[in-house]
Amino acid sequence: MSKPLEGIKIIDFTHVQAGPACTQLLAWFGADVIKVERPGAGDVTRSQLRDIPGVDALYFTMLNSNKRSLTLDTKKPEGKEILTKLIKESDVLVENFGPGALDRMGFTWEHIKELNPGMIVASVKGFSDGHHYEDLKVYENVAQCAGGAASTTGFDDGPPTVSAAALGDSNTGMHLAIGILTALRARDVSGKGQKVAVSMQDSVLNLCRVKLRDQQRLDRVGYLEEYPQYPHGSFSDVVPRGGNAGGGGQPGWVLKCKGWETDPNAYIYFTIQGHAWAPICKALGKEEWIDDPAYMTAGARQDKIFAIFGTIEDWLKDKTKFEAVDILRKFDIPCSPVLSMKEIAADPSLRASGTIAEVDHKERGKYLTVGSPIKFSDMKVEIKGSPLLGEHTDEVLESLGYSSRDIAALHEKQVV
Ligand code: CAO
Repeated sequence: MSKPLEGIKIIDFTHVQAGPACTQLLAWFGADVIKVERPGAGDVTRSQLRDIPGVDALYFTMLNSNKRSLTLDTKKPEGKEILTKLIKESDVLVENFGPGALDRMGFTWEHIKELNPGMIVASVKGFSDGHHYEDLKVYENVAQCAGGAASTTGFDDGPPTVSAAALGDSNTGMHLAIGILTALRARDVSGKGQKVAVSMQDSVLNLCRVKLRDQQRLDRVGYLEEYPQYPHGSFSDVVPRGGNAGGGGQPGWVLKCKGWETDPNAYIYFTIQGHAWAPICKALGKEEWIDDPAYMTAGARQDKIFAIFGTIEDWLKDKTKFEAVDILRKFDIPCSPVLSMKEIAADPSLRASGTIAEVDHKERGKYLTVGSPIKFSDMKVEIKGSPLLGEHTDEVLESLGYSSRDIAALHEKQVV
């Protein structure tokens, strides 16, 4: 089956997580992604957090599937020559080096545009061009702090907290992928490439827009009724950390289930959707609350919302999180067990949909990875193992017209 991005050639100058997550997605959808890595070392994640000595770490294998690997020292003249040839015949160059690194290498946007006017150059940086922090190097948690996620995550009596979700890294990569596809579509019409830039701060903020909404509401009215601080606590002039409160109009909280004393994940998330009040009361056996003026509207429930959650926890005492959800789903109540990574890894539905994929690697053997969260009716996304360092160097050089003698000389000089 042909893939929609077949025929799109991508020079993948990315490393760590933000850039590789983007190019991996494009490789899944059929692009020929050539990962360019420094000879001898490669992407730092090949050796970070290794679980098997001498074998590419899961950090690398889970972000670089379906790609080819070319080793190339782009600081040596012969390396620059090879990169120049590659640029002339590629569609996209993706990079997430520290600020200015590509320019210092001699590959400014102006130069790349001259070499190939159809080229799309896509970059991830910590902060956007012209930002007063544009010179900073940035990792995940730095971005979460700069993008508003950390100040609004956690509990009121604790410090700013980062999320386990890669809001700065993989999320920025997904934004970049959308930018690249948009630029490819624009090129179909105009024939011209362009520069696409995404900053990690901006991408985190894009996911935190409801918190900017809340800042403006707070400025106007002085309180936020869906936060646990309302109505019994107090607000300052900044959006507080809301704990596990629901972010929209539906109050919700993480509630204890049977076994919470020993199992750190014996919890469910429970949502009190306004129009589901009657089913909630029926599920809990509290039919008397349905028409009680002290409970029947969201406004009436607000000042005793934690007492209501307490009643629900009472009901949950003798039910596991799975038993509870099996009951609540019959009443159409939005809820979920809090799933551990162990449970997710074994989840038969996630296996069946390909969201958790078992992949083969030449040296590691089988391992689990997260497959495409995007499903298509006309394409099955196949996840292949990640390449070994330099696995495709010779075949890429041959395709650029280098003879086997030239290739041997390039190896000898450690250009590749
Ligand atoms: N051949 C020769 N040189 C190479 C090369 C190659 N194939 N690939 C990279 N290099 C060089 C770069 O040219 C750069 O050289 P100079 O600094 O001398 O110009 C050098 O390697 C280091 O690059 P770097 O600044 O990207 O690497 P770092 O480890 O110091 O920083 C990071 C890492 C992630 C903090 C930085 O790249 C960054 O801020 N990137 C942008 C934001 C980002 O994507 N962060 C997410 C990372 S995922 O958590």
